[in-house]
Amino acid sequence: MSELPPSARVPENLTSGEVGLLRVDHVGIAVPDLDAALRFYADVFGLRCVHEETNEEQGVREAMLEVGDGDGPRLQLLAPARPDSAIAKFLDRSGPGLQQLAYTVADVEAASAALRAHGLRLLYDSPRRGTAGSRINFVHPKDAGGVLVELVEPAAD
Ligand code: V0V
Repeated sequence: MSELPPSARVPENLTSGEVGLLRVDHVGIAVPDLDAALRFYADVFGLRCVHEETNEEQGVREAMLEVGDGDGPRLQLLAPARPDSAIAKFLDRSGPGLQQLAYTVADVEAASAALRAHGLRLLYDSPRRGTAGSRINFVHPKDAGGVLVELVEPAAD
């Protein structure tokens, strides 16, 4: 739907440590109703939706919102697309709220391998499709201080 902002493009030679986290990509918030949440964030916080899609594999309807000049991390609203999805389970157990913290990486397989070498459990053996054609994987929250950490390798263009 929209081009990636300059902050989401991966510069060369920019890494912090062997895992290669480049920046905070987005913060994910679980919501029961995407349209109602979009209205709330637009009307109250003045945030603009720049991308929306349904990810069938993840069972989620999601929207990306830009903050300020759009150069920093985005807000991702996540609503369940079916009752057996991760977001539906999260809402049932914890209610609406912060569900994940996502970092941009240049190479999701390399980042996952480095985290596995530290003994952390990655949820998928190989990356899956994320927002806007990105490749994603997750660290189990129990291995990351109670935070569901997502790794996002943006689509090439
Ligand atoms: C569960 N737990 C969490 C958590 N979800 N803790 C912090 N943050 C979360 N989001 C805790 C939960 O309270 C339990 O703690 C424990 O983990 C349960 O672990 P489990 O039985 O292994 O797992 P489940 O069945 O609760 O599932 C949790 C996981 C699941 C993380 C495995 O949500 C998952 O597969 N997530 C990855 C996919 C995902 O989140 N998709 C939606 C976004 P106690 O009670 O044992 O202490 S899709 C997306 O982000 C996209 C498309 C994108 O960005 O591009």
